[in-house]
Amino acid sequence: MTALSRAPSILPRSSRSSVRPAPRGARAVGASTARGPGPARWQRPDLYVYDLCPFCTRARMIFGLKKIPHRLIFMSYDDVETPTALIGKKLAPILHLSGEAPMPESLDIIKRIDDDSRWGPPILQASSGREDLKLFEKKHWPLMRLLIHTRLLHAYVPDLVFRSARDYFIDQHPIQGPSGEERPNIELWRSWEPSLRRSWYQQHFEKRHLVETLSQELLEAEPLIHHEAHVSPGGLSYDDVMFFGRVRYLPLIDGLQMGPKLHQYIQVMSEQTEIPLLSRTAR
Ligand SMILES: N[C@@H](CCC(=O)N[C@@H](CS)C(=O)NCC(=O)O)C(=O)O
Repeated sequence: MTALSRAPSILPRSSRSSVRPAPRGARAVGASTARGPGPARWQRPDLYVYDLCPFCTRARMIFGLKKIPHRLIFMSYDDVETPTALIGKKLAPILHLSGEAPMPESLDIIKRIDDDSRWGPPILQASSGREDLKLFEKKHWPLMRLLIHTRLLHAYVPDLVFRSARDYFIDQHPIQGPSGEERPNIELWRSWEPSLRRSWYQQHFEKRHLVETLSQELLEAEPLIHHEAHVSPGGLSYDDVMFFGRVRYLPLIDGLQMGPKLHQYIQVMSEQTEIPLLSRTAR
């Protein structure tokens, strides 16, 4: 059975259909623009994402950079049905191009879109393989993740609107304890009372001292950023895909201080990629 035949309510693309029913649990942004009478409008690619997901941010970047009209579909984070119907498992991002099987994997999606001449010549250069960028992520992502994750639950992201989605998010993401207890493995974490897990999230949200620590650590990003519009020399590349996918979420952290280069890079990339920052929801 193909993915296409598995999900008839999601996938048929009749050129005569007027309004395609939204999959249950999915939130279509700008859905009215997809309701036009002409078949041409149905040529827009569908991109299924979570706003909270760095891999989805990666995939969204190429659409914004190339100004490609598409249907951006935010799934609820606890919606297993929609991604499973599309690709056979719960994973995002998912790209669905008209007439093709839906595909996962952020980097494959980016390449598929960037290499398609319908949307102009490729714009992204290959990854430079810079060790300093890899080291930065390895060293600082754990604290960034802790502070970002504990704040995402308070942000207005479409994938976490429902209480069930926020509970699912906590289930999926163990964190270290508020008194420095080690981050448990996922089986142990899930065996705990939901109220205890929620309280760890909440305590990290209320405690501010780690925000100061991260502010200091982020100064190490300053010498890594070559230009406000691309992190490595020579223009936009997969280095930006990887780097912005992570740092996009930093403005969520209320009180975080960033060096001028990182701050400017995040602003410029957000504008170039048309991916909003979550700073206005920082609480
Ligand atoms: N290698 C994949 C990773 C994608 C991924 O891990 N997505 C996460 C969200 S950030 C996901 O869908 N997880 C399913 C879940 O947590 O239920 C890619 O690059 O696209």
